Amino acid sequence: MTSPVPESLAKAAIAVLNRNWAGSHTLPATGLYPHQWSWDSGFIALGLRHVDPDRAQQELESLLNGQWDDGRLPQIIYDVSRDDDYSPGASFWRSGEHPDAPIVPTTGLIQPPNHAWAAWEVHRTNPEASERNSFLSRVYPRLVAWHEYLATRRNRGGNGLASVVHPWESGMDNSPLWDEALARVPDTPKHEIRRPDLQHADAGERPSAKEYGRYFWLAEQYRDHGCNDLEGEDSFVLEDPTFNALWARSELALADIARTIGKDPAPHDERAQALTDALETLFDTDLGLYVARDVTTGALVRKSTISGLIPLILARLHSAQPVLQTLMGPGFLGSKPHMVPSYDIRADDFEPAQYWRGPAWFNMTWLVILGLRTHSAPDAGAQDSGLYESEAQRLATNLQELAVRHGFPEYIDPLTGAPHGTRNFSWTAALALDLLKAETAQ
Ligand code: 2M8
Repeated sequence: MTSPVPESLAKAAIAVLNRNWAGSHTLPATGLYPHQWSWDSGFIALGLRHVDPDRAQQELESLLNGQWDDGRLPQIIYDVSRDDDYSPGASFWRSGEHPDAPIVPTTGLIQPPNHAWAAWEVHRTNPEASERNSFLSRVYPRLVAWHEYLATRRNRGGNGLASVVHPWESGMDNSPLWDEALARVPDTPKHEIRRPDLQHADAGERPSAKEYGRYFWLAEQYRDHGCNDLEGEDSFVLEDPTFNALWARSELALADIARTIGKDPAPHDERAQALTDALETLFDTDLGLYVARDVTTGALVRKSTISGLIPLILARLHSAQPVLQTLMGPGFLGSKPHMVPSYDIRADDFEPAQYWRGPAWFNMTWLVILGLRTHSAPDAGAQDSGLYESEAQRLATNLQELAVRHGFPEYIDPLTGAPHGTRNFSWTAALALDLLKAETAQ
C-alpha cells in the first residue's frame, strides 16, 4: 500500500472534522451518533490539536461541562434537539432528576478514560495556545475528580482496577469478552427499544436485537438504582484491560500536568504504577495477552481480543514481551492484515464485518501502533525492535490510506480492507491526521 498524498489526506480529514463540528464539540458522526461521546472526544482532540489547538481544548472542556458532582465523566452528553435520532436518549436517562448530575443532559454511564492523556498531548503540541487559556490549570482539578471517581466508585473487584457495569462503558460494545456475562442478563427491558442506528448502518454490522434488549435492561437497572455505585445491584461488572490501560496512561499524563502547573505529581505516578501492577491479574499466560475478569464470579474471560493488546501503550508493562509475540502471531498480525483485527482471526466466531467481533478499528490500530513504538524505542530493550517499528510503519501507512480511500469509515474488514459502519467518522479522521503529523506516535 502506498501512502496517500499528505495534503489530500489532511484536507479530507479536516473537512470531516469541520462537518461534524457542533459549535463546542465534535459529533462522532452526524447521522448515527448525533451527540457528544466521551472517549471519542479524547481521540478527536488528539487530531484537532495539530490544526486548531483552541478547538482541541474546547472539545475536552465541553465534555468536562458534563461532569457529575461525584466526578464521573458521562458516556454521552445529549443534544435534546436530536433526542429522537439516537436511542437510548436523554428522555431515557432523565439525568436532570439526579442531584449529582450537571445542567446538561447526560447518560449515567461512563467510557474509557483517555481524557487526561489527550489533554496533556493537546498542551504539549502547542504550549503557547494552552498557556494563553490556562488550559492545564483549568482542566486539572476536573480530571483529578474523574480519576477519583474511578478509584473510589469503580474499584468493584477490590484490587484497584476499575470495573465497567455495562458493555457500552468499555467502548467495545459487543466484544466477545462480554458474551458470557451478558447471557445471564434478561433481554426484556421495560423501555421500548427503538433502533434509529439501523437507518445509518447495516443491521448485520450492528449489535443484535437480543443484545440491545440486554443493553437496555442493564441501563435501566443502573438508572433505577440512581446510578449509585456504592449501593444497588449491578448484574454486569467486569474489569477490562483497555479501560484500565488508558486510565494508567492518563494517570501518567496527570503526573506530567501536575509537574507543569506546580502540583505534586507523586500520587499520579504511584497510581499509574499500581494500575500497571494490577493489570497483571488480568494476564493470561496461555493466551499470551490480557483478558477481562468477571467480578461477579471472579473468573477470567479467556478470549483473545484486541482489548488485551492495548496495555502495550504502557512502557512499564510487565508482560510486554509475550503480548508483543501474540500481537505479531497468527491470531492478529501474523498474516499481515490491513489493520489490527478486534478479535483473533482464528476464533470460530470471528466475524470480519460485525462491529467489535472482528473488524479493525482505527482507534485501536492507532493504539497498537503506539504500543509497538513504545516497545521498539531504543531504551525499551526489545529484541525485535526493528521488526516492531517496521510493523508500526506498515499499519500507520495502511490506516491513513484506508481512511482517505474509503471516506473515513467507522471500521474495516481487516482481511480485505473493505469499509463498514458509518462514513465520515470523526475519530478515524482525527487519528489519521495525527499519524500524518506523526507527533504522538513516535
Ligand atoms: C459505539 O457505541 C455506541 C454506544 O456508546 C453505540 O453503539 O451506539 C462504540 O463504537 C463506542 O466505542 C463509541 O464511542 C460510540 C460513538 O462513536 O459508538
